[in-house]
Amino acid sequence: MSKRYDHREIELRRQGLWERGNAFATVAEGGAETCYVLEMFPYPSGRIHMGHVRNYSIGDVVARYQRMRGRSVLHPMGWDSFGLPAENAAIQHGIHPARWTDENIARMRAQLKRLGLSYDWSREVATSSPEYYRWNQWIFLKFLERGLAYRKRSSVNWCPRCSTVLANEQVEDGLCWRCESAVQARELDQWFFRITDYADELLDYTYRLRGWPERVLTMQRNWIGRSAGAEVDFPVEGSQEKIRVFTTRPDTLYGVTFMSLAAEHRLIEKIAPADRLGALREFASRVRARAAAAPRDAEPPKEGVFTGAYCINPLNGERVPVYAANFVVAGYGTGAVMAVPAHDQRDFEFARAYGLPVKVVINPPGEELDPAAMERAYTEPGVMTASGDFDGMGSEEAGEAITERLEELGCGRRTVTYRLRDWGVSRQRYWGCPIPVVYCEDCGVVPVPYEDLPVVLPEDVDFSGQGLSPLESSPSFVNAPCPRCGRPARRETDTMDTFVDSSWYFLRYLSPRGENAPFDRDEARRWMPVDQYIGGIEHAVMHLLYARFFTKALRDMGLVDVDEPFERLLTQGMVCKEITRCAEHGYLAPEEVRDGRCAHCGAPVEIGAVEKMSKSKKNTVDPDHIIERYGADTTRLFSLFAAPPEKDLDWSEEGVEGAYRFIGRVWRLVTEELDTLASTPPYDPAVDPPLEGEAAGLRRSTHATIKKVTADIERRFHFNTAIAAVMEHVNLLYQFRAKAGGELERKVMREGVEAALLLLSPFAPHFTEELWEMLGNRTPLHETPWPDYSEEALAVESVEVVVQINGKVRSRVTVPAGSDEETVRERVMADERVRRWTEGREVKKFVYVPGRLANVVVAGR
Ligand code: ANZ
Ligand code: ZN
Repeated sequence: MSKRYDHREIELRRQGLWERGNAFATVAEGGAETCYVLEMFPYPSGRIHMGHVRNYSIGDVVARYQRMRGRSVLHPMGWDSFGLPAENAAIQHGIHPARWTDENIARMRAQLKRLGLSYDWSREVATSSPEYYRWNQWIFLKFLERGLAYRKRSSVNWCPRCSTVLANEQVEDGLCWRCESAVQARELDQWFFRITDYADELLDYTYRLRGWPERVLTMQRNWIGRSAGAEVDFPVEGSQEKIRVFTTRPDTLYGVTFMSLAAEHRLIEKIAPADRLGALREFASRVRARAAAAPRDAEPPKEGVFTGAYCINPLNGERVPVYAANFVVAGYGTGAVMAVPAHDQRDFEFARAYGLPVKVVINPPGEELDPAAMERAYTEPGVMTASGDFDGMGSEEAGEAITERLEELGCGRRTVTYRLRDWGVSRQRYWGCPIPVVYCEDCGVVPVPYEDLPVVLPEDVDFSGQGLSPLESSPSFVNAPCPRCGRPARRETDTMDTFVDSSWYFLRYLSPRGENAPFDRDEARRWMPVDQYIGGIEHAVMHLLYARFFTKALRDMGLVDVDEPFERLLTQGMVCKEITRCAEHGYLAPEEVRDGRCAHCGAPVEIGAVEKMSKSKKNTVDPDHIIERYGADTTRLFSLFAAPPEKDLDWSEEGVEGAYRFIGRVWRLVTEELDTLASTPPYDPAVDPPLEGEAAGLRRSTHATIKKVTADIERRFHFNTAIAAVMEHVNLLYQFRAKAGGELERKVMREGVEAALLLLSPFAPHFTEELWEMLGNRTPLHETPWPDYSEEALAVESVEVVVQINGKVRSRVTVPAGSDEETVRERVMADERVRRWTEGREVKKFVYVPGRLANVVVAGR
């Protein structure tokens, strides 16, 4: 009698058994090869979404597969639990951030457990717990000791109406998220991490991270933005000051016709005549206001103001007018640009707009440019002209020669500039890790002693959302004795950027309850680097770069041995679904649609493009509903089958139903003939006779499927094609079952069924484990080794050969693939139907078209 597939009952029971049996506890046995599988931990926003389901299902396939391969697997999960939403909830609804966060974690943990993900839950960490952030503070102090943390004045977003600092996320189009006042810039002393010390190494290693997507590496390289060039000093006429520029094109030095300074360049005040300062200051504040309001990619038209000052080109002594210009970035290079309109497009546009001269110093080979007729800058290499001793040289060679000349004259040098800035980590927020320093009037900046850590967040905080930082409203927190002299002092009230928390959490998982160090060095030696990291492309730059920086800094402190934290990285695509809109009421959720009409106004709805699932577009699907209705196995299987992991996945209810039907099909395949299957051992080539015909064909499919699924998981993460291969194999099992009668066939059937369950188990672990047990297997499926395929079984592929006799199809015979003509002829002539047509007649001709056709010509009767 066949048992009904009750996904809910099976999944809850299996999950209970796994939990009670500690099935996925990390076992670091002596010999086994280790494998650290990690998915980016979530922010506890309240509920998991389909993106999480996808990310964690992918990771779980890797973890379960590697365990079955005999590796000792570490697969942890935790919470990136500091952050703004918790604090916004406190401001808006008066719930304490800690309570809000804990409740969310509890809910999301239950959801993850309901998916049957094979985590070692004993290693769970939450970055908002003092046991965790104590070590953030410890690392901060180590950075401070080594000069990797320092203080600098820098601007923050200030809302004058709410009188509070706003995070970048709280500024929308230059306006405060709550009161919509225009946001202002305000200068504060803030903490920075010196990530730029590692710029070169971070860049170099992007060429060694073979297991990372090229796209991510390119994004990191662009973010670091290394530029090799030269610095050149231009003395200011009638002054002791020099303007230092950074250029990547020293070959164009003779073509400089003006100088552009960033609007807030410090020299402007010193070199401009007094009567021009008013206009220059006004220009600077206009540029600053525009920068705060404008989206980053919209480039404003090029504008500038003459400073009234001139500087001198150090190579040819020419007088060069100095401008303040809006397109020069204050924080890049030296904030000053030697302008060469003939060879730089921005300078060209500026020169044309302000009537400044254009001087050609590089000609295209065999051509002569006319500055008056040029419509755009010539930016390619070429032949030097109007450049003194360097005329006639190739421009690339001249760049080197000019740099050398500058070095000899002492007015320039080779240099490298980065786009990467030091990492500002101060946040004027409550729900973050307190920065462990105290300010004393006598002793200055005093680090909190290590033995006094953690500096714990106070409870008596006012969440009205006012002031420089919420922590300022807690006197018990702010007032602290100076650790050095004991006199009353003030505690730092800023907290750390939450990216600090996630820059080393993968190390904390190694010894999550350790009380003597952020992590255990021996454990780090055993497990690091992470073998497979999986997460969203949105973290391609910041999180991944910061985690790489931390690893290198910790290495230089002697705490870890590795240079890089993540050996292989997979960035999964987004989960998308079509949007539904009403012309009047905008995006509609499914419950706002009735019979194809808007439930609010009755107008027909438009079904729009497929877009990333998001609450604002109302096209999300709640994983809980899908799990409730179809089960975790179906939910996982669908999200793995519908697209390769790195591609976007289009949600479809039919797809989910397809996955559900497939599971039902496997379920029936086993349960409908459970008695026979359970009482038959799998085929064993060592004792059982060799196979022929369809039995050999089925066994071949079994082993070909093992081979394909293994390769797809191992090398390419092509889980969708792996699952498709098992589906095909299951089809074959059905066909074979209809005909299988004998003992040998049943054995081959059992082998084929078991392989299907083993291969499916990383994707859909519950029902496969259930069927596995029903077949009478004693070892739980998740502890059973991954199957190996047999080359021998693959070799006996059989092909069907059509047999024609005197031009008419009379029969078909099955022969092992690759059989020679002799073998095929024997097999054909022995076939019963062929015998009927050939008995007693002379075979005049036998032609074999390999793998297809045998043509027999016999003499007439
Ligand atoms: C003269 C020159 C001539 C330049 C030429 C280019 C072409 P990357 O490659 O991005 O590093 N520059 C330097 N500092 C700048 C700043 N703070 N804001 C805006 N532009 C700046 O770009 C380096 C080039 O960008 C430099 O080389 C400089 O212009 C400009 F035919 O110097 B160049
Ligand atoms: Zn003091």
